[in-house]
Amino acid sequence: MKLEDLKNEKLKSWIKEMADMCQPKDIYVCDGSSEEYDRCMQELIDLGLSHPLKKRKHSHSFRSDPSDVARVEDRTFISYPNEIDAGPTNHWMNPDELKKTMKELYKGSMKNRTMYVIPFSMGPVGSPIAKIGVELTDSAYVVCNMHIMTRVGTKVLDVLGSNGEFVPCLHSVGAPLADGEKDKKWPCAPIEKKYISHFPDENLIWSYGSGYGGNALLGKKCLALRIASAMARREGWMAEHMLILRLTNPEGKRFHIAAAFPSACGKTNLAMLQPTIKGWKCETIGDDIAWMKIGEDGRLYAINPEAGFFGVAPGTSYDSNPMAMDSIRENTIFTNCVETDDGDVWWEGMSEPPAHGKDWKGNDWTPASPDKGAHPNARFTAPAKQCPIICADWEDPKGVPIDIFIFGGRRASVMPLVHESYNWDHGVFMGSTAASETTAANIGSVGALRFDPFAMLPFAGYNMGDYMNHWLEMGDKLGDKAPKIFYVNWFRKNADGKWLWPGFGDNSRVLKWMCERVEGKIDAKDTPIGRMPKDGDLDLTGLKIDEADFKELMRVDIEAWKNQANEIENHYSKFGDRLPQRLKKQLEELRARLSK
Ligand code: OXD
Ligand code: MN
Repeated sequence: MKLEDLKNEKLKSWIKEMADMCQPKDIYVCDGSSEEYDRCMQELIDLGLSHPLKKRKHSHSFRSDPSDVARVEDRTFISYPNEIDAGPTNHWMNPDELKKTMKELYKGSMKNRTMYVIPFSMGPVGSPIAKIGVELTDSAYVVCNMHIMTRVGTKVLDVLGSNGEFVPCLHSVGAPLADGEKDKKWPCAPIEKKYISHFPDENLIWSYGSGYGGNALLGKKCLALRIASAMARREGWMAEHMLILRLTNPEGKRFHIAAAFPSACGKTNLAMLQPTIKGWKCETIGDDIAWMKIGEDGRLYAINPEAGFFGVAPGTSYDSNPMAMDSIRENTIFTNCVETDDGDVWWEGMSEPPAHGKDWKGNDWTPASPDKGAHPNARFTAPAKQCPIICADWEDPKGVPIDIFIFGGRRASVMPLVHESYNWDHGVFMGSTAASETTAANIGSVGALRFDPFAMLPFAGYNMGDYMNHWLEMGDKLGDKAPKIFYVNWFRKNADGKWLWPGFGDNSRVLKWMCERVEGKIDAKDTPIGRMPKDGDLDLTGLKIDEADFKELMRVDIEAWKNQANEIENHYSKFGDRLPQRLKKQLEELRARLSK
């Protein structure tokens, strides 16, 4: 489709204005067809940037620039006129100043490149919860990834019509070409020139200098979390960093669960859980983001705004996540993995290593090589519909009613396997104080707490204190229709450093307890930190777990929790008067319960 054929005048004039600034050689409007995907991929193959994989049908491997391998949080900006509106956990720049700097960078940044216009829908096309975005990009790699991760093309333009609203997303890799020049390697700009900028007051995204992941596929973290969270607050809904799954009990009753964990806590694994308890079935709806609105019946309905998985490859195996492995057998893009000599990909933790291959930097690699073969943030981009346990109705435009919210983090101590909140405010308190312990692999002292409220630290598009308040207000609206809230920790260790809980499929045992709590089938035990399973209520049938280990896994260590309360006070102090009083009260109540 040509620019002239677009019906939406606002869209047309924005594209023209951006093209005047970026000066691409031509403009191409994406139709979302598989022919278009193949054409873009072929261009990348011809340049030598994409390597077709013999062992996986219609799948390709890429190697990014070593400076462009992950989201760049230090270069990510939330730009409001007043810094306080971005809050203490976001990087802020004044919008006028940021735009001035970025306009200088964008000037001529697409020289001798095509500007692709990608109309996309986050959420099933036409769903009342979905939103339309249009990404302008000079990267064919981005076009292919967006085809998988979102719904792209003419069908979206049809819904947009002549005067529909869209989120404008401008993206340039920041590597203009000289006349006759062609890409020889992954194009991007140096780190100090990368900017991932959000202007939530205008629902606007400007990204410059990176071609990787969430920096470049602007529907994901930029639109579906940062801009959407700000929209959601204004419009009274929720945009959360949560997986969505459906659990069906042996009687056929369905429960829908949305869960938020910081990265490296097994979110994709939980989304594709294989229950070890008899008769229970798990199906996937989403693995990263949930958009939720209150339905006519007063319950909270969730959709997965994405159409694909952009998953971390290392550690994914037929042992840890067979459903993810089956999802990536074909039609998948791999980035920064090892390429094996027989035309496949490999990463640490997948299987026995190949005898020889090319590492993510393109160097010869063998198991004896000193460096890892795949980058720790190597990724797969795969269509969600390829997941063998995707819900048949995962694209239902009205979404699924959420029964249970789960928060969690990685804690070697203090946090028991599971506890339930006393009420909504207490659940919001749990989300706002979600934290992981640093390990030897992190900077800082081992065992130090890193708070990641609602797992949204890098993704909240406004002041985190206001965000906590939005959660409280949503609870007020939901009243007795609100989901129950739980906190889990799969990662507690004993004094010898041994995991106390097997995790993976056995996490279904914990989910079963939650479902039984929702149904009101069982009581729980009140403890100072929340409600916990009564003896015998957590189904451990067939699980070999030492009694002493289980006791330790469930132990509420009062002294450690008093210390935890001090850490929470410290964490809360960052938010000044934006911290809701109702959460301060929760902290006081926790302290009072601990001192009884
Ligand atoms: C992601 C992340 O890529 O949370 O999903 O970093
Ligand atoms: Mn994520």
